[in-house]
Amino acid sequence: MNINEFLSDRSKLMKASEIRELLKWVTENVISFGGGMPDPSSFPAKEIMEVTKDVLTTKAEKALQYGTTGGVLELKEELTKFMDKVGIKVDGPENIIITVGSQEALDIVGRLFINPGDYVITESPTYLAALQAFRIYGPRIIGVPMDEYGIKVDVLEGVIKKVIEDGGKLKFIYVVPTGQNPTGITMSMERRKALLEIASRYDLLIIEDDPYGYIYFGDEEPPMRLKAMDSEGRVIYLSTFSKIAAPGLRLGWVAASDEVIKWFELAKQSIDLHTSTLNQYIAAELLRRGVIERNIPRIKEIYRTKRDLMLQALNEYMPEGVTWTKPSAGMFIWLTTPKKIDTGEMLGTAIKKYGVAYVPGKSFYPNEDRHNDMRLNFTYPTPQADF
Ligand code: PMP
Ligand code: G9A
Repeated sequence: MNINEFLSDRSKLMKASEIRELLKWVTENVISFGGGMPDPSSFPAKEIMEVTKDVLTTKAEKALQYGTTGGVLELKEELTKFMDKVGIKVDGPENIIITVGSQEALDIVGRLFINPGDYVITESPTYLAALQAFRIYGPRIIGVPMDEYGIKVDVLEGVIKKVIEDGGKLKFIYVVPTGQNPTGITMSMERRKALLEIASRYDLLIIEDDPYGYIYFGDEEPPMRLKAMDSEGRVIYLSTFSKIAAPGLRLGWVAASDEVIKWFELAKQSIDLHTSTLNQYIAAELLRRGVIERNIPRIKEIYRTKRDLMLQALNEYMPEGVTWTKPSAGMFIWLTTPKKIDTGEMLGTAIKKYGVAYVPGKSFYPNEDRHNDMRLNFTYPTPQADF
């Protein structure tokens, strides 16, 4: 049988994530700067164990039962308070949906908003699994370059004008404003304001993907979330428990207008009915007991130390002509080598000869048109090599 003859056109647009492919190199003999995995010591495992026991003791009949597609009310109420602390005000639970990680939310964004041929704008480089999620729906993705202050808003406006002039349908701008994946860059307040203004002027949605805003390394808070400044309801805010608790819980959430949330619920019904009820009750209780809030400073401390160690090692060992970012949040450093180097080609040698893995930069560009960068994760590897 030739399965290719049965596959839909959409299936043919799917592309494997290099990050997922590289996970196989997380083995004893390789130092992996590849996958964006949290430090396991940052997981509040003991508290999760206690909370799980309590949840199952007191509300097994609800925690093990089917739940609503929108998610467990207690969790949405806790999230309302959690987001309020960073300036995101939502009217109530009708403005939140609980998803299976924010990765599911990215897929739903694609389902809801992209017709084949529509235009979508992202930062360039951007989170490669967002590209992977959107591509299935056949958009034309335009990457707008960044500098140390985030997306270049002047270039962005030029791109938007051009698409409109050419009669294209532009739907949304996808950004990771704080501790961006893959660069670690945090968008400045000025750029945030300009981005919102542009979205308003050209009537566009903004997808604000914020897994790393809660683990900002500075002493102060990061610049305000776009959602906190969104007076027109055009920002769809995505975040996740993956970096503030544990990715294995597979819990994310979306905050948006009630109308948008209804569409998300409709899409999610046919995908998975709802997110794990048990895990949602656990997360609600972790928030209610302050476990997450107490854990965040600990995570920041672990990551700040590891980031500094990696920056120091890069300073010490990288040859002339290599540059890298100094992330203010998140889990990644973006390193650029001289143009003659193809980091994709070099990866095999890096792994086989030196026992080191990283993610080649190419797949983070919508057009895959640069080959001399790499993404280095500093949160997972231990400070000392164990072999
Ligand atoms: N968005 C970004 C920018 C990410 O870096 C990640 C995880 N690496 C995700 C979404 C997905 O995370 P999760 O599904 O675990 O919430
Ligand atoms: O394991 C994954 O696929 C999530 C990690 C994302 C990343 O490395 O950016």
